[in-house]
Amino acid sequence: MPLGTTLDRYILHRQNAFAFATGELSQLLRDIALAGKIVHREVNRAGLIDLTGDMGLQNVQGEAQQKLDVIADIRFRRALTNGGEVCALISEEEEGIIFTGNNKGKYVVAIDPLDGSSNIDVNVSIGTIFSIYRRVTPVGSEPTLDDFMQGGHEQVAAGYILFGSSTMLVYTTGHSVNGFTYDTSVGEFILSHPNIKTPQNGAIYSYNDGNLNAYAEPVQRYLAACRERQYSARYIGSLVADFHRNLLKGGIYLYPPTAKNPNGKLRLLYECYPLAFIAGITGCLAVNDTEAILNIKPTSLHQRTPLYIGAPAMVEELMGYLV
Ligand code: AHM
Ligand code: MG
Repeated sequence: MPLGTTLDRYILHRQNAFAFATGELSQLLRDIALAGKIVHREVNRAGLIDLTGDMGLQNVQGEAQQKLDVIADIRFRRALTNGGEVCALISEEEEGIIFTGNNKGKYVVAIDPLDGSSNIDVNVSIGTIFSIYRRVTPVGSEPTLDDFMQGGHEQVAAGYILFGSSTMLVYTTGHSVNGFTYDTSVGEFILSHPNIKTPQNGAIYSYNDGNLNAYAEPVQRYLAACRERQYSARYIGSLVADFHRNLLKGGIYLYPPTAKNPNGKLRLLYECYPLAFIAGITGCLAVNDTEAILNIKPTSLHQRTPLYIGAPAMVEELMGYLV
């Protein structure tokens, strides 16, 4: 599809490429995009929320003003419930499974509605991360934990929305990874980054230096080698933004384990799996200390894992240090 194609047209084109496609996944992706546009609006007026708060701490719908991550959670939940294709979702913002009531829906979604909590209130890039599975429980029945515990290889689609200097939706249904930039003047996501591939090698490394002394010695030695070569250190502290930059430019992102947090910080189901799914298709590698992220067996909704993700040559070199 040519550059400048709208997301809706692109989704339709992909759907038509498959004789048996029913359009349900297409509708789900459109629902996510719609919620993304609404969250874009909320993110962009975030600095003004306190001003409108003067009018009684309520918005036009009469809802109390809330923090952006809660607003994003509500928006995505609403869009996925109203769309009808999703029978249940899990969110970083909620402990348990969220049932939409659409037991006829064939899909479940794992989502971090607004990731990068330390950046949300200070006007720095943040993002949404999502992962989609076809349910394994019978259509019409109540969804269960099994629908979410399928493992990373079973994702049928995954993506992220980066609220950065522009807003961008990047997603895949398993064939290619494509990026759509939001054009606010027409209210559409426009194909701007078709078939994204990452460089084989890179010279950017991204990690929280404040934790350096708590990392295992091999990770410290790898990072020392990066510094020795005068690679660029870049760390926003928003996974989506750090991953996206490294994906396009070539780099590695690390969130290693520490003695205090032996599983690191990041969540497997709605942070690491979706980015690892995208990573694989773009040529990146995504691993923890012992295995590929997509091979990790899920055991609980909010489980954590260390994450090393980025240009294949860089991740392979790090793995050489870890063995
Ligand atoms: P969050 O889900 O609470 O927002 O935390 C996830 C974020 C990632 O976006 C980011 O890469 C990481 O936490 C930063 O953590 P730290 O501040 O420990 O470096
Ligand atoms: Mg998060």
